[in-house]
Amino acid sequence: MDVDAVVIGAGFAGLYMLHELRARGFSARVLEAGSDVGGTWYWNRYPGARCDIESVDYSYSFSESLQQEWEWSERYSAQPEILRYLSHVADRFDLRRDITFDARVTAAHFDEGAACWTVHAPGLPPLVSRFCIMATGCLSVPQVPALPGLGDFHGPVHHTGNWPESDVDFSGRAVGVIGTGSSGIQSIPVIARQAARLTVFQRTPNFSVPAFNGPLDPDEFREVKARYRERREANRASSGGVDRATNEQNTFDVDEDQRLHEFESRWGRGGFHLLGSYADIMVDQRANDEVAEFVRGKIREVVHDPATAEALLPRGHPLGSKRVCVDTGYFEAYNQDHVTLVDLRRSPLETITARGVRAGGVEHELDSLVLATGFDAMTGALDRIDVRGRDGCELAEAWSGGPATYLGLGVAGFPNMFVLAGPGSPSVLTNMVTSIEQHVQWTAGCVDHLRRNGYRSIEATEQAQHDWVEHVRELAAETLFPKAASWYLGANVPGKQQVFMPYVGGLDLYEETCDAVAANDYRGFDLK
Ligand code: N01
Repeated sequence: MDVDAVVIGAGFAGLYMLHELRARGFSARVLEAGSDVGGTWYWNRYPGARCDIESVDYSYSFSESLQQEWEWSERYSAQPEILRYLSHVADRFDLRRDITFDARVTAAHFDEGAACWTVHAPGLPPLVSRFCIMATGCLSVPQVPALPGLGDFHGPVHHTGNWPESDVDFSGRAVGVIGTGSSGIQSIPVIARQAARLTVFQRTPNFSVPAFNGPLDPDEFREVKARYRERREANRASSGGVDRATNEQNTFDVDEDQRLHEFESRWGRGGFHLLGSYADIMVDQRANDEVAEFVRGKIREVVHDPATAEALLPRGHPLGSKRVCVDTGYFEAYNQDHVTLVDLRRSPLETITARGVRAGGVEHELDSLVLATGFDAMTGALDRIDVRGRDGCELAEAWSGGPATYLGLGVAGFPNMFVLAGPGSPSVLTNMVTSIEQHVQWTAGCVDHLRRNGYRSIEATEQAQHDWVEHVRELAAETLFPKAASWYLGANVPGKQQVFMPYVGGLDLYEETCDAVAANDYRGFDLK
């Protein structure tokens, strides 16, 4: 055995997992495909990339001194600052000595006789460990659509999720952006400031709310730090991993004036606060229509050209059923003469040409192309590793009908493997960092329990996994989430089995369930 645990990935999850394992006296090695720490914040260097949860919450809580000493400069930090933070964490806790960079894991195989994993990365000797912990991220495999002619384009093509480290200069250039999810919506206003011309190719308009980002007020930040522990506890005890003081009332418990007042005041606070307006927004279509119409009204107010405004209005999916975007000047960007919106529903994208993009019979000439086309989410990274469990069973095969997990943490047939913040857990529906901390702590506690009690392996039972998958599906079916063709469902990847992947029950309830499982001698897992 080379180490007790191999951790795959050195983003928020992998870094903390390493720290927590070490703290409990386990040896571990992290294998990271990138050349440095950061995970999603290492790869997503596109202009405008920043978090959509306030930084004082989108950060680790596990170390009081870390959270006291770190200074965030803005309410919603930009990618370079978050990357600096993760780099600081790696140095401060001396994590780098147990991380191998430029190590893209291609295979992980379980040996039942020895109850251990052998993990392969090209150019490195295989690593043998008792546990294999997947910290591979939910949004780490860029999805490049099969656009005809893409290879013929004469200029540079960049995907937001795999942005070059060197500066990309759009000054004086005609730039095209395909995609208007969070990545597109964040990058468009920033690219518009540089480019001579910007053409946005939009297939589905999205709901976006302003961040009202700005420098963090030092007094406010001091106040946060003075009560950080309580704030973090409230986040952890909330359904979304960040305490937004969700209104307990339902939308139609109040009259229209009161409703509008509530929407306005939450809108004014910026970011996801609007989502906490009423308790029934994600379960009652009529309630959702109210808040959706409020947002459409805001878009109409901002965008001067009525035809452009109309094309930007999100319709056909409930607000929140696709991740709501948090922007800085997105809709305002369309008021500039050099920014053009191409509505692909009216003018379908026909082909990429050598000179640009042809849509609806018109060729839009471009010098550079940006693909803000999303990710093979939640399962993409794991599907790309040849993971084999007991009896050589392959994970990609086991998940061909959609990912099946117990609690999102364990997979039947794959003993001693843990998945952090993946499918079947609240993860992407919450503040990821809070969810990651919960998963890391549970996993470390579990591994500790095995050692203390002399167990060599742990594996989710088929029955427990079946029941959990059903439970996750039933909960989702009671909400409006499955009504959109979203990446939560895998709908953005042609041929991917469409299953609603995250657990919608909330982090608070989820953590209670995980803790009850642990307290009952890991009910639903086989311990050997
Ligand atoms: O990806 P997306 P993303 N032709 O899948 C379009 C997180 N994130 O990278 O909707 C034309 O949301 C596609 O159109 P449609 C966050 O959780 C967070 O933006 O399929 N268009 C859509 O408009 C987010 O949800 C932050 O019709 C095509 C876009 O590309 C998740 O990452 C920042 C197309 C893809 O949108 C993913 O966001 C960034 C085609 N063939 C990301 N194929 C923060 O703020 C795809 N599209 C922290």
